[in-house]
Amino acid sequence: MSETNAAAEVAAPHRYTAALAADIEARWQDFWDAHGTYEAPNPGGDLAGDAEAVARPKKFVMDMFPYPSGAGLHVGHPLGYIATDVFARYHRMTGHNVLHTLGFDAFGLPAEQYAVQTGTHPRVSTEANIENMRRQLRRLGLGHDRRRSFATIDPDYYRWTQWIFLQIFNSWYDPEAKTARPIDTLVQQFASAERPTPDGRPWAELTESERADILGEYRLAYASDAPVNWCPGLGTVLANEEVTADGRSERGNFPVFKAKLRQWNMRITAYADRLLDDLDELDWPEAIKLQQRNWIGRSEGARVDFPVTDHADAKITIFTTRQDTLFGATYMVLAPEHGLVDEIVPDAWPEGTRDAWTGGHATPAQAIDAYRKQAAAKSDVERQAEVKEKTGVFTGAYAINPVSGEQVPVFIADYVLMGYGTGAIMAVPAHDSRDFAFARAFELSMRCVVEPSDDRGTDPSTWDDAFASYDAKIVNSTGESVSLDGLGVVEAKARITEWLESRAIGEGTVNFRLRDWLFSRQRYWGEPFPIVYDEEGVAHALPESMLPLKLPEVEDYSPRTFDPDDSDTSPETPLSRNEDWVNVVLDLGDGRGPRPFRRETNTMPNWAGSCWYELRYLDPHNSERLVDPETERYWMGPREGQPHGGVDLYVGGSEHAVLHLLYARFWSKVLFDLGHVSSVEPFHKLYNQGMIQAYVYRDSRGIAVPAAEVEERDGAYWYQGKQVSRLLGKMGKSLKNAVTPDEICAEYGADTLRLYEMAMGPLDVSRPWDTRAVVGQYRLLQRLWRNVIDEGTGEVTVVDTEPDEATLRALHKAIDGVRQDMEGLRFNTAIAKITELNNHVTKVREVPRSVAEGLVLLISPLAPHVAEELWCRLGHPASVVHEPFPVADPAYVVDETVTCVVQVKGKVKARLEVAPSVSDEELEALALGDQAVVAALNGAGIRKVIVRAPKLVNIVPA
Ligand code: ANZ
Repeated sequence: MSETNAAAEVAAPHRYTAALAADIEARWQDFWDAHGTYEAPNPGGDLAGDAEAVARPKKFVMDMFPYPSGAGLHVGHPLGYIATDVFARYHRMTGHNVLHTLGFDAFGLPAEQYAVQTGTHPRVSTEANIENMRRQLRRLGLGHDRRRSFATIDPDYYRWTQWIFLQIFNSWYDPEAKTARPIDTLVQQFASAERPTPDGRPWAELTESERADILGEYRLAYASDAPVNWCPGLGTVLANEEVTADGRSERGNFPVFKAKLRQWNMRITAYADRLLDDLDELDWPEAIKLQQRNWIGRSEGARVDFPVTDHADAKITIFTTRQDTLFGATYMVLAPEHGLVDEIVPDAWPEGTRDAWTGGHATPAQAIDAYRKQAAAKSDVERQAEVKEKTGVFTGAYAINPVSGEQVPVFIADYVLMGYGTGAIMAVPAHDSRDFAFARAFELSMRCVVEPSDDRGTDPSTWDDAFASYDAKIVNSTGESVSLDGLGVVEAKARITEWLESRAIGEGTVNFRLRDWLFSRQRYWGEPFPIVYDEEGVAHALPESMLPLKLPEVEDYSPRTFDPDDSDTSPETPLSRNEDWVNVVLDLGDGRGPRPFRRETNTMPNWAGSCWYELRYLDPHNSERLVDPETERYWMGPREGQPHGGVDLYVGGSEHAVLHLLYARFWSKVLFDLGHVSSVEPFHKLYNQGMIQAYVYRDSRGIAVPAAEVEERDGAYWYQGKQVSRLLGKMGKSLKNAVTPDEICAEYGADTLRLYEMAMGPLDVSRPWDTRAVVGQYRLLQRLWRNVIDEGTGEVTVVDTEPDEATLRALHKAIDGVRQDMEGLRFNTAIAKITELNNHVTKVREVPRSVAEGLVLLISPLAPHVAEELWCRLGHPASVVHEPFPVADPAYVVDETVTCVVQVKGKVKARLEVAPSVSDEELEALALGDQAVVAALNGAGIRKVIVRAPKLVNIVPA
C-alpha cells in the first residue's frame, strides 16, 4: 500500500478500499453458499422447491463450459461468465426462476498429453485444475447453482453420455416418417418381409453377422471402413470439422492424412434437412447460421446415368447441379477411388488416344495405378484447391452423353472427390472453371451451351476461362427428343430433369456437403464405448445395467502410431493395452448366458460430453433417467416465440460454429425423436462474446517480454532499459501477457473487475485489456460507497426525505435505460447510465434513501457484493439478489418537452414546446395553427409540409 493510501485510511477508516472489498466479498460469498441464494427450484424431484418460485417464468442462462486447463483462468476467460451472470441476476430481480450454473468439459487431449509427459493420471491433473478453477470462479461472485455443477469426466455423468450413445446405436432414421425410430421397428419390417433384405433372402435365414451388417447400414451410430482423417501428430483420427482448410488439425496444427480404418460414425447426414430448416427459428447470430448452412451445404441438382460404351450393363451415375448444361458435357471424370474404374478399363489404349491422356504409361491399368498412388498422398482439401494445374489420366473407356448421343472419354482425376455426390461428374468445360482448366490441359473439346452475357462469343476455344452464370439463356442444346434452347437456367433444369425422369435415366436430387460425423478416437482420456464384440466380430450394445463403463487404468497413455500405407498395421489405442479390461466374459441378458467378448478400445471424441450437458444441469442427480420429463419440459420445452424450445441464452465464442453447435443440435433431435426430451433444439438464443485481447511486447529479437514489467515513457515502451515494440494479440502464458483475475481481485476486488470487464465495450466486440484503466471502475464504487456511507464513521448517511425533481428525473431515466440495456446485453451502456446517476447523486448534499436504494439495486447485477453490503447497511435483512428490480415511473422518464423548430421556406418562424412523443400529424396541425406561421404564410397555399417529429416542421408554400 502506498503512503498516501495509508494516510487516507487513517483519515477515512471506512473508505471503500481493496481490503474492505476483500472482506465484503468473502463474507457475501460465504453467505450465498450458506443460504443457497442461487439455487433454482425444479418443479419436482430432488431439487424441487418453492412452488411460488417455480410458478414464475423460467430463464435458463448458460455459458459454454470451460476446459479446466492447467494454466487456470486469465481475465479473458470470464468475460462471458460475468455477462451471463449479470443477465441472470437481472432476471432474478424481474420475477424469473433463473437456472444458472457452470460445469467442466474435462475430457480431452491436454490432460492426456500431460500424462504422457509426467505419468500423472489425467484424472488427477484434471481434478486439480477443476479445483483451482472453481476457486477462481467463486472469487468472481458468479451466482451459480452449485448443486447443478458437474464435470463430463464424472462417471455419473458419462454414464448418460454412454446411455445416449446406446440410444443412437439402437435406432435408425426413417426417411418417410422423418424421424429416428428404435432399431427393433426396422428388424420387424425385415422379419415380416415388409422390407426386403438386400439379396432377397428371408430374414430368418440370415446369420447373426449378416443381420448385423444389414442393420449397420441403418443405425444412427455405426462402424465402417472408410478413408478417414488420420493425424499422426495427435495419434488419432479426426472428424472433418476438426480439420482446417489447409488440411491440418484444428488443434495443434499437425498435418492430416487419409487412411482407411474401421471407425465409429454418427449418421448426422440423416438430419441434414432438419438441421438446416430448424435454423430459421433460432435466435442466433446470422454469421453462425450461415456457417452452419454452408457446412451442411444443400445443393439441388440431378443424378444422370451415362451408359459406358462396350459395357452393356455398366453405367456411370453422376451428380450435377447444372443438368441444364447436359448438352455441353464433353468428357467425364471419376474419382480415382471410384469402384467402377476397374470394371471399365480396357486392356489397351483405344485407337486415337492422345499422348497427353496416358501419362506416358503403356496401358490404362498402369496409368490408373500410378495416378491413384499420387492422389492418395493428397488430402481432400488439397485436391479441391483452386490450382490451375489439373491432373488426371484417361481410363481408356468412353461413355455416351444421353442427350447428344456423343461418345465422351472417361478420365480419373483427383479434383473429383469420392465422398461427394456420386464420386463422378459430367464435365462441362465451357461453364465450369475446373473442367475448363482440365480440358485445356488435356486438349479436350468444349461446347458453349449457356449464352455468354459478355462479348466473348460462343467459341470456348478462344476464351480465357469458363463462363459460369445462372442468369443466362441456354443455347446449342437441341437433341432428338428434347430441346432446351432459349430457356433460362431454372426452366431448363426443370425441363431436362422431367425428361430424364420420364426415361428413367436420371432424377432430380438434393445433395449435401455434410458428411457423417467420425466418432471414435484412439486416445485414453475420453468416454469408453459401451460396445463389445463377440467372437464373430459382431458389435453388441452393453445392457443399461452395465453403465457406466468406467475407464480402466493403463500403464501407458501414449498413442502408438502406425503405417497408413501398410494395411496390416493400425493405431494401437491405450485402452487396448489393458488386456484384462478388454477381454471379458459377460452375460448381456440376451438369453444366451455368459459369453466371451472383446471391448471396443476406442474412446469418444471430446465433443460427446458437450452434446447434451444442458440437460444434465436440469436434473443433475437423477440416476434413473437422463432427465425427468416434467423438469425438462419446464426448463427447455417449446413455448411462445421458441417453437423448438431450448436454453434462453447461451453465450460463448464463435469458434464452435460447425463443431459443438452442430453436434449438440443433432443429439437433441435424436433425443427428441426417441421421446426423451420435448425440445427439438438445445439453444434457442445464442450470443457470441468478443475476445479480450492484450498487448504483446517484443524485444529487438522479436521475443515476447513480460508485459507487466514494461514501462511507458514518452509514448514508447521500455523493458529493462531497452525499447520494445507493442502489438495487440491474444492473452496467454506463451505471450507473457496473461493477467489473472486473482491479481485484479487482490488489487481492487471482484466487483471492480466485473464492472471493468462489462464496461470495456459492447459484449460482442473484442477489446484490449488495460490494467491501468481498471481503477476507473474502482472509483465508481468508491463514490457509490461515499454516497451512502460516511468514510470517517462508517455510518449510513442517507436521509428520509423526498428527492428533488431533477434527482427523480435522473433516477427514473437511469432505471429505464438500465432495464433496456440489461435486456439487450448492453452492459457497457448500462454502466455509463449508472455512473451518470451516481455522479448526479454525488452532487446532492443529503442523499434521499429512495435514491440511494435505487442506485444499489441498479448496480447489484453488476457489482453484487458491494450491493449486498450497502443493501444490508441500509437496513434490509434479506439479500438483494431476489429484490425486485426498480421500475421507472414514465412521468419522470420523458423530458417534459422538446423544442420544435418550424420553418417556412427554410427560415425559422416559430419554436413550439411539445411532448417528445408528439405524432407527425399533431405536430403538423400545431405548426400550421401557430400565429407566426400563419402570418409568414400570408394566405399563400401550401405545397408541402415536411415533418420530423418532434424537432422539426418545414413548410413549403405553393
Ligand atoms: C456439371 C456442371 C456444369 C457443374 C457447370 C457445375 C457447373 P455443389 O454446388 O458444391 O454441390 N461435382 C459433383 N460431384 C463432385 C465430386 N464428387 N467432386 C468434385 N466435384 C463434383 O457442386 C456441384 C457441382 O460440383 C456439380 O455440378 C459437379 O459439376 C461438381 F457449369 O456438373 B457440375
